[in-house]
Amino acid sequence: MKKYVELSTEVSQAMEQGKPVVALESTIISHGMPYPQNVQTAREVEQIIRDNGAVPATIALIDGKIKVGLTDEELEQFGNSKGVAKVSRRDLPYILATKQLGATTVAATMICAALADIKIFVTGGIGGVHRGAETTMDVSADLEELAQTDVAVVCAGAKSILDLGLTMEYLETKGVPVIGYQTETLPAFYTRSSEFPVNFKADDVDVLANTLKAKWDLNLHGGAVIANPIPEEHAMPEEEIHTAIETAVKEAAENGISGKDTTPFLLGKIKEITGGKSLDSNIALVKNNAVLGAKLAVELNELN
Ligand code: PSU
Ligand code: MN
Repeated sequence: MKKYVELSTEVSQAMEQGKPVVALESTIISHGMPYPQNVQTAREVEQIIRDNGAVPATIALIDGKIKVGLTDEELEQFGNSKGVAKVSRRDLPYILATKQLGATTVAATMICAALADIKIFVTGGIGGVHRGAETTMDVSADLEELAQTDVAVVCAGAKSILDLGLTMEYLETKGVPVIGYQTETLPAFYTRSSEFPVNFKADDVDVLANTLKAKWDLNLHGGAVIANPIPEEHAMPEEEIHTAIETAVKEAAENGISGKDTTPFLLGKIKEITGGKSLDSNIALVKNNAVLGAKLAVELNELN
């Protein structure tokens, strides 16, 4: 394992000193946002985590290594590169072996975070059961990872490019708790709510930390979804985002988009249709998640 995992100086010092560390994914950087907003957002998110008492660890595959924590130069180079591979559980070994640049999805970031003993991971949204999955069988590997790997994912719910109802059913089957932070309904990424209730509501970070501790103390392996709604002032108008998503999903089908290309295609289309407004929302919600994730990592660290 040592052969593959490389901690940055900041992360390795934090680990030695027993400080709370928060993992961050890199698919959002390479496939979720355009350059240079991607790099700028990644930096700001890292700083927010530091400002809230934890240490950020952005995870990516570079030159045959799982980098846990990127230097400023690595982040810049990564965010500005073309043809970065999108890496989920399936892809991880090959991309390492061939020393390609790889961006970790939620699933792969959870795997790498667990290898580095990091329990809290902040992102924008998770993958899930796609609409029409009853025929395409397109279910994100993120859900299987949540079923088995002990990392909690702080996110703004899931986009309604997915079938949110089926995603909740799948998570229930796999025993993954979906906990709303100060909310009773599953946030739908760009909007604060959806028609689907979360499993549990936590009004403060303390409840989140104690729930995670109980889960892992009992060896109930797997993750948890901490669903944190986008701040009101950054949410998108319901009708506008609904129309954009419908159009994007239709175009994906018409263009025969499938497999790992589906999510990046839909994200790009939605940005195009909303004239970039969805990107502003996306950036705002990730920052909001960073605040919560850092506080949660601090709290969990104190309990352990
Ligand atoms: N959803 C988003 N933004 C993203 C992703 C999902 O709103 O950037 C990325 C994440 O990295 C997630 C991945 O893990 O897409 C899911 O891809 P797939 O559906 O192919 O598993
Ligand atoms: Mn998929």
